[in-house]
Amino acid sequence: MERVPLERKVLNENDRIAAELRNRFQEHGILCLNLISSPGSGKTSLLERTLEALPRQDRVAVLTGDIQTENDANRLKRFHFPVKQITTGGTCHLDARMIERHLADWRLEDLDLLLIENVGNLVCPSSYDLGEAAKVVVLSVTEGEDKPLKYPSIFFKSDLLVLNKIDLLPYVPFDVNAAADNARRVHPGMEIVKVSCLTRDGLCEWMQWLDRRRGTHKPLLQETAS
Ligand SMILES: Nc1nc2c(ncn2[C@@H]2O[C@H](COP(=O)(O)OP(=O)(O)OP(=O)(O)O)[C@@H](O)[C@H]2O)c(=O)[nH]1
Ligand SMILES: [Mg+2]
Repeated sequence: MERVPLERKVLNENDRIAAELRNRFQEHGILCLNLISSPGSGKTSLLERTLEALPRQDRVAVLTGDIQTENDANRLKRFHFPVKQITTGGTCHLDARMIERHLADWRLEDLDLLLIENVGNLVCPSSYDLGEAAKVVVLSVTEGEDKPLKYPSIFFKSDLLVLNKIDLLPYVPFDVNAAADNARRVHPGMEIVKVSCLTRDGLCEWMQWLDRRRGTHKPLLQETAS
């Protein structure tokens, strides 16, 4: 049986919706980031630290994806920004249709920053464009420094590597330089920030990266007017 044409059709449909989302985000000057990692690397923890650091008046919203449970949304709602859980019911990644559906009752004109936490998985999410301006990959020091070589697609496609759980470095055999070399073999010049969401070490660098991206992400209308 021929399976390839069907896969191509599904991906094309996703790309079409993602392109529409990207246009809408650009029109409204929304920076959309897609956070991807293995289960448990610290995506929600990074979002918790980010939301607690952002001023209350910032126009930020979060969509967080999981196969089951509202746990991550419940953790993130404490910070009083709009948060929605997307439960995929089994699918190992978010797709653009899910994003479109969950954005339907939010006014995009009220947002500047949309943070999407993908389902914990280092493989499937890398194939599904969500209309984001950038993917951010999170790797924790308990996962092994070889992961960029084993799962190159997501490291190649991400603008930033957040290396998390550096507080555990005294206790686990993890070579930070080798991990950085491996990431840059796959993605030459890749930006890397080293953080601990537990001790908050390195989070300034992450927030500075985020600020830079927000600063360079102006609404399309404003850009064409000036
Ligand atoms: N020691 C240490 N533990 C951390 C750090 N960041 C997260 N954790 C712990 O790692 C576990 C997983 O963190 P989460 O933030 O839930 O990870 P996640 O990537 O959102 O997980 P999924 O959504 O299930 O894919 C939790 O027990 C966190 O407390 C860190 O910097 N240091
Ligand atoms: Mg999570």
